[in-house]
Amino acid sequence: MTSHDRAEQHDGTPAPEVRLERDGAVAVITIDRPKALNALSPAVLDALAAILEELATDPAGLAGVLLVGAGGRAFVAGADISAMPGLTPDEGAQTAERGHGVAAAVEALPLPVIACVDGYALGGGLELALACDFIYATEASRFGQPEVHLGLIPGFGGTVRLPRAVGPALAKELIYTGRQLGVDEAVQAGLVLRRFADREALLAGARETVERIGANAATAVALAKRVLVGAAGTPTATATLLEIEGFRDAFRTDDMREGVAAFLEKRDPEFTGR
Ligand code: DAK
Repeated sequence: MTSHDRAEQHDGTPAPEVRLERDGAVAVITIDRPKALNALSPAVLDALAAILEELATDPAGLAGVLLVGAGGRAFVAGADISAMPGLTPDEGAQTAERGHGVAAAVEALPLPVIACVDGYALGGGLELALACDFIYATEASRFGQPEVHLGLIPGFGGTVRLPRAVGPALAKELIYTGRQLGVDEAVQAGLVLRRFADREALLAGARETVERIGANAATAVALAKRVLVGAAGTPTATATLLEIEGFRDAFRTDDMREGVAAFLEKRDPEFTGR
């Protein structure tokens, strides 16, 4: 037995390390491995991938997703360091592919995903948060890419998404030094969109945002996400083409016809998500 062994459920079976709960229009994904500060083991990455696939297959009725870490000390304190010794270079690359696959699945999900950070978001944890649409955080949160302390570099997209979020100079400083940002600096840098006093306020604020999103056409929100994610880092001409394609696709939806008709008829729209 190690201190990282999984908690048990009432029937004695191990509790899942990643859970999905649907509550009205809000889906909550909880990474629940608090004894290891929710570190991303291969099993956690696989469970996250499976849950994201489930949501992508059946997003109906949902307006957004909250991604949270259990235990009140960490969102995610990185990739699981205990799984690293003994990895061959090829196995290391497979780990990176697994992590990139999860980040890509978050970005491909046709629902906004809010990273709800309460505590440490380090290494792979910050990279996972960066793949979300935006980050809300409590005052107690800390952010960093400490891989250089371990002789590693960010492996789940940090060299790509962190410079986009905070600019190349700060990203380089953070990645080269491994230093942590508190929430003040993270907000100032544009990494954290909103700060909250505590976890309860964080989750309530994130739910409120998802509910606001849910008043709109789900088709339009999904198309906007597709275009925003697809356009990130691409030249203006490419990004513009993606937007035109998205705009064309909006004209294929019932929601667009309903939204425009409702405006012209001075009534509230009744969107169907089709
Ligand atoms: N992995 C595994 N266990 C972790 C962990 C992690 N990342 N972070 C914390 N833990 C465990 C600790 O070992 C400890 O376990 P026990 O000793 O109780 O069994 C428990 O969580 C509580 O941690 P501490 O006792 O250290 O708690 P403190 O409050 O003293 O410190 C801390 C909290 C977050 C400052 C500290 O735990 C810490 O520095 N953790 C490591 C943070 C870190 O370096 N994270 C980045 C990991 S590197 C790759 C692709 C991607 C990546 C790697 C490889 N490949 C392509 C192969 C990404 C790498 C990373 O994310």
